[in-house]
Amino acid sequence: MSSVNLMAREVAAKIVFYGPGLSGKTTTLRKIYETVRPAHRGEMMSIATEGDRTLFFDFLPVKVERVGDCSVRLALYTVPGQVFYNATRKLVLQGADGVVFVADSQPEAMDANRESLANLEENLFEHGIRLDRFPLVMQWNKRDLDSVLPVEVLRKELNPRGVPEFETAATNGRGVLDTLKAITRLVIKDLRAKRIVPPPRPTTPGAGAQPAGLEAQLTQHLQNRQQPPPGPQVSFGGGPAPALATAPVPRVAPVAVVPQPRVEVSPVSATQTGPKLLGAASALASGDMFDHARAAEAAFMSGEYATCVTACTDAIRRALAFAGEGSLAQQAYLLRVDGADLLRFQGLATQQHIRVDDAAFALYVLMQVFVRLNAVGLPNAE
Ligand SMILES: Nc1nc2c(ncn2[C@@H]2O[C@H](COP(=O)(O)OP(=O)(O)OP(=O)(O)O)[C@@H](O)[C@H]2O)c(=O)[nH]1
Ligand SMILES: [Mg+2]
Repeated sequence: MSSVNLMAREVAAKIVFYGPGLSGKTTTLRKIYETVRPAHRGEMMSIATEGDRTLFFDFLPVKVERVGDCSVRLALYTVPGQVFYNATRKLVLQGADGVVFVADSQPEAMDANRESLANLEENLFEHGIRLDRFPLVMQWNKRDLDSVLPVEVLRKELNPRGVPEFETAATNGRGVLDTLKAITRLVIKDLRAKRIVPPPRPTTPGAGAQPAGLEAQLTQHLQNRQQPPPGPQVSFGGGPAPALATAPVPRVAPVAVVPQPRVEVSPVSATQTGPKLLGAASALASGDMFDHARAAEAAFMSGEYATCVTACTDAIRRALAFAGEGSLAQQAYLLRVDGADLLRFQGLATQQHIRVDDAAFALYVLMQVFVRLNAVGLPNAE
């Protein structure tokens, strides 16, 4: 769902962390949240079951101020890895500009890794995208455990195309930012090739020296200098990294039925003591949209899902009105909000019983509208 505001030279891109259940997608996003300077990210939103399994998605907005002469806003999402949530995975994948495949390096997870990669390929194909031409980075996760497969085996099985790959330990952060930088680089390159992102402006003689390269600029803007460095450097294909003393992760046996979840939306922080009130939608909202987003999030958090959908409907109508007079469909078209999502969202109005995932979906559509408004700079015209 890339978009470019040419005046501000601002690019918005969507990156999805994909992979089998329990491979470490949510942990990766949390680590990014902890590592990136607060000024460069919003709140993280997680919708999970009691056992911390992702039910719908995790979302984290990140802003990189300058990449070349563009600002980049990244919308980072994770999918739920459990096999029975495929409809949700497909939905979250919609409009993605790049994917990080988070593989679990343990031998017993290989079947699940393979299945998940095949599932990614299939779901992208349904969106008209071929995986072998799509920005993709492999994240070999849980390298801190003793019994992990050699990288060569993972590569042979899961990365025959030879896309960039990183050994990571999401729990301690090792390699996580390197992975994010690599996918950002690939996405920008891809958007430049498709001419969605303008080529860099030639530098004016006498202007201040540009920081060296995209890598350096991403590092400079992402790294939280108050935090200790995330760990040793990533090695590329140099055999398994030295194991750190960490308890092995118990693998939960797959369950045949969808559990009835206790769901929370929680901004996540390592140092946080209680839930913060600001959710992802209100973090993206501007002007008087803020109160509406807050109302929708508050209703969600207190389990009033129908109220949440009503609040989102109200907020979306007001937000789309920034695109000018006309029907909702015309306004959505002008803002390039996904039509299928909007139709499904409108269908909620006639639905008798609003469930948790309906409310989460309404918040998702609201966030999408805010991201689009921000990308075209419309709320500033208020
Ligand atoms: N040792 C170790 N444990 C990890 C690592 N990454 C994640 N874990 C653990 O693995 C378990 C699952 O992690 P999650 O991040 O919730 O996995 P997920 O991929 O989001 O799972 P779903 O939401 O079900 O798809 C948790 O207990 C994490 O602490 C890692 O690099 N090393
Ligand atoms: Mg998860």
